[in-house]
This record gives sequence, structure tokens and C-alpha cells, in this order.
Amino acid sequence: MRRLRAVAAAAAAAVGLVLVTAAPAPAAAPITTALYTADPAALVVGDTLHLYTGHDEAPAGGTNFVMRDWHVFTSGDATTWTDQGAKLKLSDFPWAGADAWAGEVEAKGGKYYWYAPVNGNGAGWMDIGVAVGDSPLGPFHDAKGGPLISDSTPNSSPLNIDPTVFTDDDGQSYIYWGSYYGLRAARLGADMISLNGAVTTPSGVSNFWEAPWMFKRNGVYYLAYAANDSACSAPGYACIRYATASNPLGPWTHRGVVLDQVSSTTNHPAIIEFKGQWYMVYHNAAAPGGGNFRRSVTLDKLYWNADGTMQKVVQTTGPTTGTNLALTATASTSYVSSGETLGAIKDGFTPANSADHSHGAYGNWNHQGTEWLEYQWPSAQTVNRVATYWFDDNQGIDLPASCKVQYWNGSAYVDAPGQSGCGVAANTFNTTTFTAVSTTRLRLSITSRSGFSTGVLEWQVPH
Ligand code: FUB
Repeated sequence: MRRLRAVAAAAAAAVGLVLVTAAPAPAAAPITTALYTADPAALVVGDTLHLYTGHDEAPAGGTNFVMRDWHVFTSGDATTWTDQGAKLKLSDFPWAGADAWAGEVEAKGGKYYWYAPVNGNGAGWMDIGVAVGDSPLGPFHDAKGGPLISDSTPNSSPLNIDPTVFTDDDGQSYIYWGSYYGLRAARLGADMISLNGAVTTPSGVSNFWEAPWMFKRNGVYYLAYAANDSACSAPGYACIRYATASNPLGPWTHRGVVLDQVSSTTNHPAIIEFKGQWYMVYHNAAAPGGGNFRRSVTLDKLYWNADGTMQKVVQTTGPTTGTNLALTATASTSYVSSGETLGAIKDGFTPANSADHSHGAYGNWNHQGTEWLEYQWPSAQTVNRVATYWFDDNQGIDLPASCKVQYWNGSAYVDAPGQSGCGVAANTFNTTTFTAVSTTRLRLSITSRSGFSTGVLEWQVPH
């Protein structure tokens, strides 16, 4: 069970507390930019949301994971985060030597069990160990003195990583894990540090790659996971799919994509309800200096359909990392009104809100219908996303009804392939991802609401 009342107050007094954000951050901003974080797991204890994260320490330009410990972040509002510090380290598992990958904490019987994949220095590569503590902030110590799951576990995964643990209403706990397309599941013993029965291979979890996350809602079991098939992401990138079942061990029915590709190649979901709001917690490469091995945990609100399916999560994170190719592009448009400035869309400014035209704004008042913005570069650029901050002057310029991204294929404009929904939210960057294309021209086609014109404060092309 991830929602617990209990011992949060005492835990909050733990030593080593570091305040990372004093003021509320915008939704989906990295939970911290003081370090790179990845692979979130979420746990609600009392009034506090805990995120258990990995810690990326690869140097800039590094091409491998460097991960030595795990941090705990806490929040009372899912917006302002406190880094409680590295509460679990590789050195807490004396039998392990490297690779502090994606773990998860499960609460049961007043104890907190931290399941963690590590390079166990034995045969094979990755094993799953368990640490235990008496509070959600620990201290945690190795509960077993060796791996719970390793290559010598019968029917183990091709790569034994990414454990997710779920406890059903009857008190039975289950562990799911795996990578390299090898999802596995097993019952846990009552001691939480042994397997009870055979390891199974769940069926129906289409395109599973890694990073499972298990939960239950209204009597239905949900398994979210990273997939990397071409129907949902560019080569080498993950999306998050999910399946449902009426039994914790399946069989499962695939339900679709709940989170599109992000700016990092990997992704890792944690889906949780906190104070009446559901969230998708995940990681991307959006923090300054970020990348595939310097990731940052973030979260966005998640909404449900009446039939129990999940709506695709709208990624509200603005691009704050890497190069903004807009800065080197030549901008043009189908129409800009005389009172507005086209150049404002590529000045690198981050508006405070959609009415903030302190650095100028593009607008096409009093045109209605479809207008476009275009960027052109002297040589081809490889692009796979844009981020748009809409202008709304609360007068004749309003948020658009819809938009889409197009690119020049050498002879004509065509829709960017596999693009995620073109968001039209106010007061934030709306990120649209698509399968990477190489092009000299990118176009944002904008269709107005009836009776209004449209405007843009910033249109970024993160690279
Ligand atoms: O962080 C290392 C690995 O990358 C995790 O175990 C996977 O889920 C992926 O995010």
C-alpha cells in the first residue's frame, strides 16, 4: 500500500535535511537542479509525498551511468521539495560495487523496505537487494546480506533491475522487475525479503522494455512501464505504456501510452494519488546541463477517464537545457500585426505567465483561422521537439483551439511524424515531441478559437 498514515512527523525531524526550493516552483519543473536525479519511486506517508530517486553523477558529455546512491525528496504540496539527502548508498550493500539503479520503497508492518538494483560483484551483472528502515527516511540497512534476486534466481529477467513492489488489500505483497523485454513477477514472503513461490512471466504487457510501476485503483490493477517501440517513440527513446488486470499477476490487457517520449532516452514512471490529485512522476533531461546520464525527476498531473483509462499526461516542463535552435534560426510568419513583434518568439526569455509581454510578443490580431510561424536554418538540423509559450492578452488574442508542428521535407511541408499532442495550456511551455527529423525549416501551424486571434511569447526548439 503506498498511501499510509503514520510516522511522518517523527521522520521529518531526521538529520541532514537540505532545503532545495524555498518558493513554489512551476508544475513539472525539476524537483531540484542542485543534483541530477532519475528513476523516481513515490510513497505517501501521512501528509507527505516522498520521492525516492536515483542520483546521476556522470560528467558532462559522459556516456555511461555513474550512480552511487539514492536520495529521498519530500513535499507537502507536490510543488516545493526538500532533499533529505542520500539515505541509501552502494556501501550499504557490502556485497555490491556499482550501479545504484532504479529502486522503490514499500511500507509494511511499520517498516520501510527499499528494493534496489545494484551490480552485485557476483556472477552476471545486476542483482536486486533489499534495505530496511523504521521510517520513510531511514536509516536503512541491508536486510538480507545478499541479493533477493540474481541471475541464479530461476526464471529471472535477462537484466534484474527496476523492482516495483505492491501490497494488495489482503496483505500479500508482490514484486515485479526486469529489463531487456523481460518482465518478471513473484509473490514476496511475509518477511518481505524472500520470494514465495515461482517467478512468473506476466502475459499481455505489450512492448515491455523496463521500469515497471504497479498500483491499484477502484479494484483494478495497473502496471505502467517503459516501452521503446517505434509506435510510441523515436529510436532509442522510451515512452510509458500501461496495462490493466483483474488479478495482480495478470493476465494483463494493454491500454496504451500514458506518457510520450521525453528529452532523455530512458524514462521511469511512478503514478500516485496525493491529497486527491493523481500525478505521473518521471524523469527527463531538462535541468541545466542535463542529458541522458544527467537526468532530472519531474512530475505532472495525471487525469482519468470515466472508464478507468488514463489520459495521456501533458508534459508542462519548459526546455531549460541544451541548445535552443530557435536562437540561430530566421523567423517568418503568415501574418504579424503591426503592434506585435515576431522576434519576441526567439529571444530566449521565460515569461512569467501568458500575459507577460514584457519582452514583446508575437500576435496576429485581427486575423482568425489558421496562421503559421516558421524557423529556417542555413543547414539541416536534427529536431525532435518544440516548446511553445502562448500569448493571451485577455483581449483579442486568446489561446488557440489547436496547433501542429510541420517540417520541410525538401519539397513540401508535412506533419512532423509521431507528434504528441500540441498543447494549448496557458502560463507554461507546451512541449510537443515527435520522431526526430532532419530539416532546414520547421513550422508551427496555429488555429484560433472562434472570434479570437492567436499569439506566441516564446517558441523554442530544444536540441
Ligand atoms: O538509471 C539506470 C536505469 O536507467 C534504470 O534502472 C532504468 O529504469 C533506466 O531509467
